[in-house]
Amino acid sequence: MTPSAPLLLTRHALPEFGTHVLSAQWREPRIGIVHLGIGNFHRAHQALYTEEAMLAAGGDWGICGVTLQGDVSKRDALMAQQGLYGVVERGAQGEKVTIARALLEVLAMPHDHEILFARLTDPLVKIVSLTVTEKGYCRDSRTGDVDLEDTLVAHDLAHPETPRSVPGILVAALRRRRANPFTVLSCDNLAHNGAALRQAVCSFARQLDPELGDWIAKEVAFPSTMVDRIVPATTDSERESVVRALGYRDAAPVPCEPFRQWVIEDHFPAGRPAWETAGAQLVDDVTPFELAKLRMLNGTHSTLAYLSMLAGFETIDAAISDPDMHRLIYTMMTDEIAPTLTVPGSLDVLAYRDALLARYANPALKHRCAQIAMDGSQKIPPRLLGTIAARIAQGQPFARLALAVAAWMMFLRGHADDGIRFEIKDPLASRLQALAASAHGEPDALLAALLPVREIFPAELAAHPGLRSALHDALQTLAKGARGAIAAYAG
Ligand code: CS2
Repeated sequence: MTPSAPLLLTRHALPEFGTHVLSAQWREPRIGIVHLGIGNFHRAHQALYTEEAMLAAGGDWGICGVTLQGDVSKRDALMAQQGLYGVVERGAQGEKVTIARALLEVLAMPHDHEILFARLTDPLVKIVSLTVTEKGYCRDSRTGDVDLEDTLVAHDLAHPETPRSVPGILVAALRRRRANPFTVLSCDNLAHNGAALRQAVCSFARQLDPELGDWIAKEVAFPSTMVDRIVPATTDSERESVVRALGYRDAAPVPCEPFRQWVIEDHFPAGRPAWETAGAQLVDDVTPFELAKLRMLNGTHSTLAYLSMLAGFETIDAAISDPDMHRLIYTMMTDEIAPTLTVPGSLDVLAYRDALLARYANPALKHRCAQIAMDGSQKIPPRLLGTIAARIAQGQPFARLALAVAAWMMFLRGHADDGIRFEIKDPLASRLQALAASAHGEPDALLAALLPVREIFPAELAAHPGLRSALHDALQTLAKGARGAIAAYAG
């Protein structure tokens, strides 16, 4: 006889989960948060902080998660297990599986438009939070306003009642919440993410109704946050972990590292969960934390990703265990990134560097470089170019930062040094690939093709002779092979 297949996770079975839930006590809350972008990151980060805050201090902060890409299979998988899923934390101490309970409902846009707007107009919903990645903001990177050429934005301006874009959805909802607006909480890796979202949303609203735009700018809170946890994509290995730990089947578990951090600007006029009870830092100004994380973590993550795509390291732990790569990233953080940061007294930047290197070395996480390499056109400016501009302003060298940007340029050719081809996933993929291909591997031609892309390189920076020559040197070294370049720049 074949053993019967394990049952799917359900809320009735919660009492059986023992130490695999945060606490045996649990009262089903009502929905108080709508989260746009219900990817792995949110489910391993904010959703857990929120569950812990409810366990410690109560409140109706159940989460309605929304996938914006019409991903009905994700919605259906999570709804079939009543919003439950396993968080599989992997570190040096082994593996810990926790069943998360704060997610109560999952919607897929545009299919669930009516239910979404019922939630967004429900006065019990006090926060709309987002992890939609950089491109979800539909910003014109040159001005910070909403990008009027974006197809979703154009659709939403023509059909404001059935929006598809993030600014369109928020404006349609806020227009109906003038008596009691919700707080909008960006949790993406953008500098000044609250202010960046406010500008995109208000500029969209002004296109429809200037007075509405002014009201949003004045009355709606957009606190900034710094979020941090390394959360790779799901593989079968996490599904197996949940069955092993609980004997239940989970179609949508999330892997993550043990570390997590959340720094939040404390500006929630409509109220918020007691996230501080779960270890979140509520502060007046998030900027120094955001910049430290974006430049130290995300900047070196992207550096590791592009160099690894060329050199053939598949995961971050494999890349950082190469002694030259380790030295390169260590020196880049110490000599080129840390001196650009003004850090709060509570942050020891060199200890932060060491902690990051240890996190990257986590062998259990298997964070794929290809995942981090996605969307370079959106990630390069906040992660690397701001740091380069700061170095230029200080009159200091930035060879390793330039190497990272050069590695991204070489990556756009779509193949590793050994000739193995990979796909470029980026909103500007076809244009960037065509530009990179037109250069036929010539450093000067590559720079001439890519530096004028204004969505990425601001004119003043692109014209800086120091940047051009550092990129040129890096491209020439990379052309002889990324492994050699990593050794040459390790310092
Ligand atoms: C990564 C981030 O995928 C990426 O681009 O750099 O998602 C990173 O893992 C998180 O920001 C860590 O908090």
